[in-house]
Amino acid sequence: MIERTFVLLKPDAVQRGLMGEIVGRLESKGLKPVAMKFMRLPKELAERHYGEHKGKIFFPGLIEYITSGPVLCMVWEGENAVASVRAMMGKTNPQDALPGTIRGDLCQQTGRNAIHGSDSVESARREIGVFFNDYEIQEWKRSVDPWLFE
Ligand code: IDP
Ligand code: MG
Repeated sequence: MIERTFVLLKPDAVQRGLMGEIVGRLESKGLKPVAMKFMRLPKELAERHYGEHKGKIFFPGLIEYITSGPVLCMVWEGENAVASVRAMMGKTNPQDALPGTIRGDLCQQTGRNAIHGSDSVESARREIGVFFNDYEIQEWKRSVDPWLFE
């Protein structure tokens, strides 16, 4: 099933110069970028995005971290894209994330885990709607698609 998922490269990924590495992995997988935006999250947007974690002990630190510098917000499309990107990200705690995953290969701690990816098709739809207008999402044909999709 072709799906879309929302991906956000967090301030640590930007500061550490890992945007190219991570975008490269998603591109190499054959996922198709349909939206990208480099921005600094306003506090209200950060709190809304992480609303499910409000009240948890790590919430204030999470908001401070995610608003501390620019982030790269993206939408990627592909076969089973939501679960596929979650698998590529690895577990939330980089110490539990397997080698070969983004967090397993590139990160040390849960509080600096470089990447967000939607956890369900429903959250993806909601998050894409919060971060992007329709005109910021590109429908485009890619000439290699017949070599990725039969
Ligand atoms: P996920 O990003 O793998 O979906 P969630 O449990 O939804 O993980 O947590 C959202 C984000 O909140 C994590 O990616 C991480 O940045 C932060 N976070 C979660 N738990 C902790 C913690 O115990 N300490 C610090 N930050 C945390
Ligand atoms: Mg989550």
